[in-house]
Amino acid sequence: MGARITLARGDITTQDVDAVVNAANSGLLGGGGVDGAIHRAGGPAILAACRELRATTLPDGLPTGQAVATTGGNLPAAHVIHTVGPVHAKREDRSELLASAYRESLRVADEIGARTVAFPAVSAGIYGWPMDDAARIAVGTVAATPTDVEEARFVLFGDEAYDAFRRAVDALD
Ligand code: AR6
Repeated sequence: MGARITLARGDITTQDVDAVVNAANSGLLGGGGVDGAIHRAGGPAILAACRELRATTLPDGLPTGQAVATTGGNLPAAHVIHTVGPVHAKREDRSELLASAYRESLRVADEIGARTVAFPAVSAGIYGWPMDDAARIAVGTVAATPTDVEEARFVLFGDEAYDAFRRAVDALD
């Protein structure tokens, strides 16, 4: 069974869910965009957990398309699932890596027993992925991935993102 997909406008860091997905980078030590917002709102426990991963299981960082969980620190969510989307490239189709970021995030969500998961529009900010295509891949992949997650909530910043995800959900049925 796939997760029920819902859409929300606003800030992912305030969502009352079991896990929030972070659009991180391979270094896992913070950044701008949604990554910066999650670390700011969640506090230093998240960075400490990321440093611990770098010191142990992920010395070279988290490869693109993969995912790993840490504490949610001070967030309402108990867990953050960090994933790394691909940088958009005009001359190379990296869609499969973007799909993998969503699939792997759901796999990790299942591992930690998360039933409600909030996702941002991975790669659609600093990494430059065109929003309509990012939304199509995000929604299509989550809809097609078997999981115990009951609700996959896309939390979108702004009308452009929200409208793109709305169209992608409408195109499913
Ligand atoms: N809540 C929901 N969505 C947000 C929030 C928020 N608080 N803040 C930004 N967005 P981005 P990427 C939206 O750039 O493209 C970081 O430096 C944003 O408007 O956060 O995967 C990392 O460390 C956009 O639609 O992620 C990496 O180096 C979407 O979230 C790099 O950026 C994703 O934008 C990853 O870039």
